[in-house]
Amino acid sequence: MKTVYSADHSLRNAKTELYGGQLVTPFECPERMEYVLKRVGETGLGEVIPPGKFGMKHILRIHDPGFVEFLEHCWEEWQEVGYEGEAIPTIIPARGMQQRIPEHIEGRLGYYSLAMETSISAGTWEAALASAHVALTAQNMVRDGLSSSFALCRSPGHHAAADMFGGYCFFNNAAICAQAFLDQGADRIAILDVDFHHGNGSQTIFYDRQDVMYLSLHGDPRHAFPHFLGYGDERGEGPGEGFNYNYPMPPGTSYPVWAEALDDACAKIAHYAPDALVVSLGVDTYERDPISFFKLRSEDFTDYGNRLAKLGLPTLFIMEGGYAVEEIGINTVNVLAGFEGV
Ligand code: B3N
Ligand code: ZN
Repeated sequence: MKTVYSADHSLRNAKTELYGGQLVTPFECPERMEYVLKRVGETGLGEVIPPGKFGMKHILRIHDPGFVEFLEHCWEEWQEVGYEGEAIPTIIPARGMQQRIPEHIEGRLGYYSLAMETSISAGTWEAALASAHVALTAQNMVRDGLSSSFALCRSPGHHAAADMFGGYCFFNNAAICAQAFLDQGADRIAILDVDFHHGNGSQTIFYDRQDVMYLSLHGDPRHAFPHFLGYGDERGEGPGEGFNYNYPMPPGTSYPVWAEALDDACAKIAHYAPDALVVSLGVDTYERDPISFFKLRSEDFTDYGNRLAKLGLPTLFIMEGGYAVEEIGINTVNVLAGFEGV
């Protein structure tokens, strides 16, 4: 399987994340990519290729132009008003408040945020853009006939909504690729999200549509980020009703339970018969992940890669989360090798 990768991810090297009332070193760090890339090489998974150029066309099919403009200029505007730390929102348009877009960067930052942990700093825009282009390059490879490809994306994407960033995500790479498949002639695309966290952005973007089915296995939002979406009764709305499936699972969930949910999701995908499958591949389901609470072991990742292959669909893997840095490469490549049956 070919991997698409850009060293530009390292341009995002934020120093602060708001966690537990403190500013800590971000869990979502550049080293994550080095470990995955190293493992891709060690295992001989396949060629590693750089991204192509795609401009903004596909991104703007999913994201609001005002949001994109905000992301591009946030850091310079933040500095212009004299702030010295990284850009972290302090106020968001909560219940009962106006949903207008303010002029001051503090207000615009809050307007376009869905959470407070993810700071914006130098290089964030460049890395997020490169990440979307990595995803689109891998998507093009599947569109052109490869049976699978791996987009080694950083920043991740599945929390990003049409006009909100957060949860370490800026552009929703999976959604951008699903839409690109459709725009290039596909009738139906399934997004299977196996990251520990619910992909609130992906769900919201396609919630009223039946041309993209979204299925997610994740930590119960009563106990895990993003807390306000990802419940089992969210089934889609309007024409999209019946095309959204959530599998929230409790703290301590181990592989047999998780795999049962996966098999159920795979049966629904098989019945939907999409033209291609996009896998939001987060490996923060791992038993030693520092911010999650599932108990998958490294060999479980190989097993579920194998189960995904049984769908027999053109498959685009897109990197999302995973913070047990030393094992992220092993677990990620185990899924891909399991998929290839090696
Ligand atoms: O959820 C957290 C969080 C939980 C536990 C932590 N420990 C025990 C150190 C630390 C952080 N933070 C909120 C931001 C989470 C963003 C998740 C990004 C992701 O992987 N999405 O798929
Ligand atoms: Zn995650």
